[in-house]
Amino acid sequence: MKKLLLTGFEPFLKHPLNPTMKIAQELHGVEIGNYKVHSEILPVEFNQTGDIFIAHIKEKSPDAVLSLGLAGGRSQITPERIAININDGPADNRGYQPVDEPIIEGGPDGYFTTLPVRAMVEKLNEIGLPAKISNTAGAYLCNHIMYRALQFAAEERPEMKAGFIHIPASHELAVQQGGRMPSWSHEDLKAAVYTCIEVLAEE
Ligand code: PCA
Repeated sequence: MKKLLLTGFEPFLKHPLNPTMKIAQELHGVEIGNYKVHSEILPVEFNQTGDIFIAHIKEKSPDAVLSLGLAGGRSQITPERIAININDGPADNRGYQPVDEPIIEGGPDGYFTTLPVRAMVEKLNEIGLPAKISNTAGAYLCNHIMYRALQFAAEERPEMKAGFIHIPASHELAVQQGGRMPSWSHEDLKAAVYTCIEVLAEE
């Protein structure tokens, strides 16, 4: 059986909860196709998260890494195509706010995902779950960990697949935000992530 490291994030900015946390926790230990899922929840801190994440990868030696993040305001499941070498955005959960910093000094400008994002999107649409490939993961923590995983894979684990999926808000989060963002049921969000892992397993 192959190993999948699945990550979710803690709440951040104005969001009192992060739907990726519950999804990752509920899929922990589950077998999907030929993958067994191991889940971890990551903090939203520029100076800690990448190293914590790489330590999990080194400890678990997964065959693939799939990271999840909330993209509040998006209405579709959006597997990310590319990660870029930039930290920039609002203050993180520790109050640190980077401006135009490289993630890795002298590192490549970007890395393309090694997950089957086209097949994931096609499958999701086929089963009636709206999805499209996203060409920007932003420059915040989600982009940061996607870049770190792909950089680590390129340097040290060429066989390890890695990538990132942004998901919309859950209804629970949208209600707490006064209903001002598009939202999905937790069950549909989880089914979408499950389906993406199935597609990965079928590759
Ligand atoms: N989304 C943020 C960071 C944590 C999360 O769930 C992002 O899109 O960068």
